[in-house]
Formats: sequence, structure tokens, C-alpha cells
Amino acid sequence: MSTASRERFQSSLRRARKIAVLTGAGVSAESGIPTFRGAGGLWRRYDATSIASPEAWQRDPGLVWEFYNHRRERALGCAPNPGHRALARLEAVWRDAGRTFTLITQNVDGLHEQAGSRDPVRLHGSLWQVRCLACGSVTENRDVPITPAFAGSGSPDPDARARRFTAAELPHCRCGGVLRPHIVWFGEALEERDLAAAAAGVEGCDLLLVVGTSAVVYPAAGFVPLARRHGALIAEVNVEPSAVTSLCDFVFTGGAGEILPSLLDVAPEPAP
Ligand code: BV8
Ligand code: ZN
Repeated sequence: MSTASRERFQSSLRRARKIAVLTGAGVSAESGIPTFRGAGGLWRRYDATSIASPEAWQRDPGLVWEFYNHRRERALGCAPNPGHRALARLEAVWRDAGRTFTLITQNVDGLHEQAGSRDPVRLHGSLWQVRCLACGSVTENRDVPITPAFAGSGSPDPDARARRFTAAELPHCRCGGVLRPHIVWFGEALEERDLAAAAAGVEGCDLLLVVGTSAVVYPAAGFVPLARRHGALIAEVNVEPSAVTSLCDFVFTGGAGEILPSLLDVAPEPAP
């Protein structure tokens, strides 16, 4: 990161009246949460659509819950890293100065909230929420294992043909309905409310900060060209180029946990 580009970025950041941030799995990598497409990534081991999709759920809901139970178990022991905390600090400083700050995340691990981010737009849902297929209620659920039958089940074998869990062993709502992860799977529409909140945060923003995403999943990745069309400056923090690096005015290469604390340690410039 050259000092010149860092100073140019920080001077633009100070003047920004409306900031938007889009994060992906990379912001949680230094917290020990595996990414999807990088080395050791989750989707490297599994074909995403074979596990995180409505078809997979129809075929074998127990296998899908085994996958999410395993991710919940792993996430339980993970804490926010300095990257999450730097973003939460920037949010607090900007909002205290009466300016606008919107954090949009593709992550489902809940680490932004744990770091103090007040109301992230969670485009893909949450590992810690479940939705009832019968009554539609969405509730917080931090049971690990999700039900006793999943204790120690580990990560699933997507090639397993036989169902390993009975319907009775799946989590159920008080109304008797089966509970699914409240997560947006491939082929499922994102919630209109979340898409609208993200668009409102990006449209008219002076600066969009893109942190730790390969930017290959839509419609989330579409917020980067949207910001550009609205004339925003775009900065990226990533350990390697992504699908949107060519759209960025600033590119800072390295870990989010290493780069963000000093990069974002600026105060907003008083209004002229
Ligand atoms: C939908 C939940 C339509 C699951 C996820 C065009 C338009 C619309 C849709 C599509 C389209 N083209 C294709 C589609 C379909 C599909 C899609 O985008 N497919 C891709 C793969 C091509 N999109 C959908 O299906 C979406 N739905 O469009 O529905 C519709 C409309 C109406 C009615 C019905 C249907 C739904 C998408 C949501 C899918 N669910 N997650 C779960 O998590 O279990 S997406 C999945 O990918 C994850 O949630 C993840 O968040 C997301 C994006 O991945 P990243 O976060 O970027 O993570 P990744 O590992 O890829 O990259 C990590 C990055 O971090 C890397 O760049 C790495 O270098 C960097 N990094 C690593 N370490 C660090 C770091 N950076 C900084 N510091 C570090 N230390
Ligand atoms: Zn119910």
C-alpha cells in the first residue's frame, strides 16, 4: 500500500458524508472462519449447489442441517478480529458525526454484530436464525448441536446417498413445523427489505469500501457497479484481486485485520 494512495484514500474518507461497506467471507478469515472459494474454502470441498440450495433441502434436509450444524459449531468458537472492530468503530464515529454509514454483509457468521456493528444489512441471512416451514416464524437459535441427533456429526459427506437423519431428528418449531436455516441458498431470492436497504446505502454514497469478497455472487456483487454508476469512489481490501478490482479507485492488498485498523483510523472532516 503506497503512502500516497493511502493518504489520498484517507483524505477522501474524511470528506465522505455517506459511506457504504460491502463485506464477504474474507473479513472473517482472520477469525478462523473458512472462506468459500479461497484455499481450503468451503465450496472447494463441497459443490455449493449440492448443499446450500432448495434442491439439496428437498433431497436430504438432514445433510443440509449437518452442513450448517458443522458451521455453527465452528463459528461458536470464533471471535471478531481487528478488521470487524475497525469497521464497527468507523460506523460509530461517522454516525456520531451525523453522517451516514451502511454495512452490507454477505456473511452469516454474526461477527460484525459481535464487534459492535449496529444494524448490518445481512444479505444472505444468519447462521444463528432459523425459519419455520409451517408458520414462517424467524427466531434466534444458538443450539449447538442443533438437535441431539447432530452431536459430533462433523462435516457432511455430500456423496452420502442414504439419509442419516430422520424427520423427527430435525429441529422443530413450537407449532410443530420443521425449522430450516434462515439463510439465502443458491437459487433463492434475497429478501426485498435487505436488497432495498443495501441499495439505499449504496446509492448516493461518496465512498464504497469492499472488504474480503471474491465478488462472484449476485445480486450482492452488483452493488459495486451500482456504486460506481452513482459516482462513488471505490476502495478494496483483499489479499488478492477479485472480480471487481478493476472498478476500484484504491486497492489495498493484505488481510482485513491487518489493514483496516490503521487505514480507517481517521476523523470526519468538519462540514465546510
Ligand atoms: C438469486 C449462503 C434469483 C449460503 C450464499 C446474476 C444475477 C442473479 C443471480 C445470479 C446471477 N448469476 C448467477 C446467479 C445465481 C447465483 C450466483 O450468484 N451464483 C454465482 C456462484 C455465480 N445467485 C443466487 O443464486 C442468489 N439468488 O439470484 O436468486 C431469484 C430471484 C427471484 C426468485 C428466485 C430466485 C443467491 C445468492 C446467495 C447464495 N448464498 N450464502 C451459505 O453461506 O451457506 S452465497 C456464498 O457466497 C456465501 O454466503 C458468501 O458470502 C458468498 C460470496 O462469497 P464471498 O463472501 O465473496 O467469499 P469467497 O470465499 O468467495 O471470497 C473470499 C474473499 O476474501 C476472496 O476474494 C479472498 O481473496 C478474500 N480474503 C481471504 N482472506 C482474506 C481476504 N480478504 C481480506 N482479508 C483476508 N484475511
Ligand atoms: Zn412454526
